[in-house]
Amino acid sequence: MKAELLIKNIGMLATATGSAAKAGNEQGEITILKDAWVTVNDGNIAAVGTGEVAVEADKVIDAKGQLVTAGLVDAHTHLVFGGWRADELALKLHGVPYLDILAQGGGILSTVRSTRAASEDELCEKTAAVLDEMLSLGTTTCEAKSGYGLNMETELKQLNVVKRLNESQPVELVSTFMAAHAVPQEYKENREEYIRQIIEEMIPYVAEHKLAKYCDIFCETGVFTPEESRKILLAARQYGLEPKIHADEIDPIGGSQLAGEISAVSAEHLIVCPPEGIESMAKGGTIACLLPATSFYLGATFAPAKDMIAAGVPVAVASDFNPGSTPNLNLQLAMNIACFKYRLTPEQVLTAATLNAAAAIGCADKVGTIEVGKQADLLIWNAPSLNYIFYRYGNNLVDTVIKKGEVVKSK
Ligand code: IZC
Ligand code: ZN
Repeated sequence: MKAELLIKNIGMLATATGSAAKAGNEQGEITILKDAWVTVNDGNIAAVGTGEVAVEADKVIDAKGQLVTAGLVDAHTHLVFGGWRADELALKLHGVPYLDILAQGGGILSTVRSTRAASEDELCEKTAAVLDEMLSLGTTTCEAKSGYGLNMETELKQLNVVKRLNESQPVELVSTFMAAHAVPQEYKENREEYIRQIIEEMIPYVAEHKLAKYCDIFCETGVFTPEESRKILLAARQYGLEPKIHADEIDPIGGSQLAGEISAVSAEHLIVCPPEGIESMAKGGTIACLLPATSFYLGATFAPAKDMIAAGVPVAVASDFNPGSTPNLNLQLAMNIACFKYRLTPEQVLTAATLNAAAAIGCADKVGTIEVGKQADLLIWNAPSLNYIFYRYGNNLVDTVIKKGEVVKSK
């Protein structure tokens, strides 16, 4: 059969395999093919081989001996927001802690004011530009959290932006409802009422209108307690929104233990995750979604990624793109930091930013690996090997981006 697309002359094809997150030794056991080729039909991978190509194709791309991987999957972003927080830079550089800025009405609450003030069209336009940049950098699938509205109207505005963009540009988006990102200033003295609104009004509406797949919460000192987190996440699950949780970012108050207890799909950050948290996540089948660029930007320590892998917890790596704790959308940079600061191997990090990331957002059956039947989301790198993309850093090493079999970016 004639293929629609053939990518030939691939110097190294590097991919994780399977449709479920990989943990332990398996996280680093990837497939490497030399002198490889891939064919595509109907947007899906039709065949993968090495050596002589026997298949004819309508369109042929010469990979010129370079590296090909699956498209990157960014499993944790706060994608849609108004404004930026560059005015907080001086405070940060003077060592004012992240949670102090938030307690003073800045941080997340400053972005809430800007997001409430922005129109849906403005947010769409701004976010489309962000996604275009992400795509150039190799991100072909991306999670997007709400959480800068903190009221029904603006949370829905953010979720609508994701819905619209999912239909109008190539990066596939997975939506997470996160009204439990902070307690809004108007409910500072009445947090129970805000929690009631999330549980009784927002979650049912978001679920009914299929505006999100997951529900996330910021379980942190001064934000939401583990008890509140349990209550909100279990309520969300009843409506079909599976739980995710921002845990142990700044203080280890029990978020990772809770994640495992309720078998959350993923726990995010985990910078100060204690051994009990790792054990709980291993038992509960929770994926650790680690955000190394955030540790870098906050001047914090780094999550115990190796301990997690050793304990059988699958590790994903994501950008955490957001206007405060890491205004960086480059997942390649987060992968570099993961390699150097977590001391993970390039193979473990590749799995973390493709297959395990896809599993963390429920799409490992169709993206995250280069295998027959999976979606043809592929990157041709300006690099001869997997090691090279970790050895070099700081510039964009992605040459060509293919989404569902179509070339969507090419240098
Ligand atoms: O806007 O600061 N940690 N949420 C939890 C964030 C960082 C995003 C922000
Ligand atoms: Zn986050």
